[in-house]
Amino acid sequence: MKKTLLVSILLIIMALTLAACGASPAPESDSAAQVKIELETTPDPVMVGDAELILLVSDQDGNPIEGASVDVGADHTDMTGMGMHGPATEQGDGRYAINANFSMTGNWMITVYVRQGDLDVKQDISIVVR
Ligand SMILES: [Cu+2]
Repeated sequence: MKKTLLVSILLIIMALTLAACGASPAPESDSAAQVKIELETTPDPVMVGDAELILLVSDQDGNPIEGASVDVGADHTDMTGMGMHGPATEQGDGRYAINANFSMTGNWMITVYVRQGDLDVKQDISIVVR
């Protein structure tokens, strides 16, 4: 009885280990893993009308990436061909800001491009405009 329980526990541990291995992310070949992009908005959540999008760009150690070229696109994913894009203005300390005018409520995809030297990263962030 006791031995059966021990075997069961071992099997469960093995299963967990295998699951953990399977879930671990594949090594990234591009530079996306080296960059963290966070989006802050004013207002939060974004409402129809004017909004400020602030991108917080940092490296894998959490240090701000300064002097990058940051371009931002916004697409109304509920519709085709409704979007806007432009360059964000660097504010220092890894902050890049851009003003946008959201004309409709619904799901919008914010696409952020960060380029600096060899670094060329694109990230999609979905938001809901209320
Ligand atoms: Cu629309």
